[in-house]
Amino acid sequence: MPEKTPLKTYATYKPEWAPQDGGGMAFASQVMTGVDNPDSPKGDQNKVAPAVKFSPDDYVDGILAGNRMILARAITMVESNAPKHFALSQELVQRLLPYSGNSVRVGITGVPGAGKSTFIEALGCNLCRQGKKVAVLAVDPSSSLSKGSILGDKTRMENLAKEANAFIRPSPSGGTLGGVTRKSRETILLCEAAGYDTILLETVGVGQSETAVRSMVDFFLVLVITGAGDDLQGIKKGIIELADAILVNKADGDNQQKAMITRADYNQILHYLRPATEGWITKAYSCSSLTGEGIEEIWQVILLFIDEMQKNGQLQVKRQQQTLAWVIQMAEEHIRNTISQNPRVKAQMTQLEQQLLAGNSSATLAAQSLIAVIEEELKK
Ligand SMILES: Nc1nc2c(ncn2[C@@H]2O[C@H](COP(=O)(O)OP(=O)(O)OP(=O)(O)O)[C@@H](O)[C@H]2O)c(=O)[nH]1
Ligand SMILES: [Mg+2]
Repeated sequence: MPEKTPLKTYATYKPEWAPQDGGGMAFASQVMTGVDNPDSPKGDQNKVAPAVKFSPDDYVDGILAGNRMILARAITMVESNAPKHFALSQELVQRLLPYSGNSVRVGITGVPGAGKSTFIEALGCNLCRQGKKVAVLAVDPSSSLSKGSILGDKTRMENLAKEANAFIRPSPSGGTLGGVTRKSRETILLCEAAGYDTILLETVGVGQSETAVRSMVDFFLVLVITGAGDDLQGIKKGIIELADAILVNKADGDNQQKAMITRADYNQILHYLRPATEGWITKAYSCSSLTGEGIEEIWQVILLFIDEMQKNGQLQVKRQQQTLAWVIQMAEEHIRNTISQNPRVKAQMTQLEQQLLAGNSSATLAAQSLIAVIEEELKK
């Protein structure tokens, strides 16, 4: 048997991958004394490293100082479904609220493959080079079903991830659309408190996630591509109506000409639709996230929008309305959950279901008897 190298426990020990001339403590590692794992049947033979615990003050100070590691840990807390994390995350959100709000919040949607992630990477890198601090968040409630973040896995935004001024966070998993919405909103606040002045939210072009993202951003951008013959390429009219700008992506190479035609088509459609934001005319633009052409132009459109909305007071009104709608939504969700989990209401539901199936009750009478039980329970 080869002789065992003695375990080095002193603080200046350098791992073998450290460069020869790597400066002093920068590459030193420290072996810490473990603590007993109470769950281990072997007692103290199974030591586990003590987790570094941060106090609420540590979190607040760390986030305000722009510490990305502490920000990431705070977001994990916000995303956790555990009650003890909920209490701490709420304290953090409350304390950091006064430092939030100083950002441009942009939502980006589009059919899968439209190039949302590539666009965000191109725009994000551009902004970082201009000295902006960019946070990229993904909102994908469907990922909770597949137990993984669809948006996070496919495109890793490798160039943007290398930027010191960028912070990328995949979609929180688990829970309802309401749950994901709360987590994303609170994550936005934390990022703003950490000094991020541009928040880019990517969402998938399916389901209700667009409406959810629309309700938490200032500017909503819909990415489209030139279709194979079909004019609206599966993008529902409802989504176009939410847009503050339509952006025809992949306007490069052989596709450039077609992209211009698609852009003109959208401008024609938009002409007949009510704009998503009062006082702003939604138009179609084009860009290539690969070559970077048109990226700065769309950013200038977003800045113009923010500038105009700030001047006419709409931005503040919009954010206030969004917060109010959020409060109502959370309260409604709580009421709905409380009612549907109530044992008497549940029992009554089962009974009514049977009566309805057997044709022994009308829908109105069934609803009335259910409401009567709910009202009795609410009085308790
Ligand atoms: N030619 C060209 N290709 C692009 C452009 N933007 C994105 N792509 C390509 O389109 C494909 C899909 O891009 P993504 O950025 O992953 O698209 P996405 O909308 O984020 O897709 P999902 O996250 O799956 O919804 C990739 O192969 C990109 O390289 C562009 O401007 N021009
Ligand atoms: Mg993507």
